[in-house]
Amino acid sequence: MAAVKLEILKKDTRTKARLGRLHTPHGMIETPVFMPVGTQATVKSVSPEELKALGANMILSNTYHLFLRPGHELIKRAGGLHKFMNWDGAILTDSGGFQVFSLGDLRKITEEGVEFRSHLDGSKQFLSPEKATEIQIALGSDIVMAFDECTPYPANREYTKKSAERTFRWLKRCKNTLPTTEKQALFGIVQGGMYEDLRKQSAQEITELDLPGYALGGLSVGEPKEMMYEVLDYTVPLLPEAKPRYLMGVGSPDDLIEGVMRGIDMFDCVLPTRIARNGTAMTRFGKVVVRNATYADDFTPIDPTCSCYTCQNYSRAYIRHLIKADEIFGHRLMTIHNLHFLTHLMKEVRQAIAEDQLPEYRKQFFADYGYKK
Ligand code: PRF
Ligand code: ZN
Repeated sequence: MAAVKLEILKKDTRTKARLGRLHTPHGMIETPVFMPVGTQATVKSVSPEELKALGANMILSNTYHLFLRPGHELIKRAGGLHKFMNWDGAILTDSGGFQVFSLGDLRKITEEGVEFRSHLDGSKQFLSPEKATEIQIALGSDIVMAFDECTPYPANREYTKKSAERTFRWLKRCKNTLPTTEKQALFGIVQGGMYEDLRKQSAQEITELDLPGYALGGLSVGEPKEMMYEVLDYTVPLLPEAKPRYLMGVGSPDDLIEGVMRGIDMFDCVLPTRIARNGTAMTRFGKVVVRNATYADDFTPIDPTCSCYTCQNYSRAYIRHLIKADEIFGHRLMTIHNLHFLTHLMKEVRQAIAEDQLPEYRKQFFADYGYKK
């Protein structure tokens, strides 16, 4: 039995959206779901209790960072990542493929793996499909991501094809390192850039391995939004209906809704937590740059319709002051609001699917948010 299984409760009739329950060794996750990012074994500035309170049950963490510091062996000795960070919800770990490839000139790719220099001390390091998988086994995450190359954008067809084929060979090595177990599920990652035939080839090869879940990588890497939606339009239908589908590194409100309508079940992104810390709030009426002088004397909440801890208790003026003074509590209040906003957006999306109202919900959301569509 695989560690992770998707129970589909309902398929939308007018879109490709699905309503489901993802069963994991650390609880049931209602899907579609947004996973907050906890790169270094913490979702920056918020506690596990606060995460639970704002509605998050599943988070993402990173192989690359935890491997370099404090090291996966140490986390294993602590009893695994869940115990180490006191998070009893589900954890998905990304493989390091994306982080290592973002290092630019600091890395060298071969068939064997990727040699790179640590962003911490410049030391020479090496990650391979086997190594990235072993690290994630030591971390004990519920979902282990395959070691892939996130093909940059733009990239020519020849490079993209070579890269996607190597990613597939790497996936087979990941699968040999982590066969299906009751504790950890390996997800494969579809690459192939913006080329329809290459996406098709990648999806076909990868799904033949009969994995517990599939991700779409190499998207939201600088291409126009419409291009990403097009890739989703032709790629998602090639993935098996019964398995969870994860769109990696995507988390703007419009992309979440568009992704769900195209059949995506899981998302993650640093966006809500990152922009929180520099003073930008996501609200249903669009972004509010709390840092702006306009809010100096504004004693209303970030979003008067929001039920989060921050909006129930604090004003824009106060939060603006904290952010300008670079106070930790400002980061915390903003992060709590932004994560609450996205987890609740997904809750509303799930409800809209349940009530056969998803296209109507989308239309209303985009009108409120100020999208011209
Ligand atoms: N691969 C991996 N992680 C990722 C991506 C990818 O392609 C992306 C692309 N948006 C984000 N995170 N392993
Ligand atoms: Zn709020």
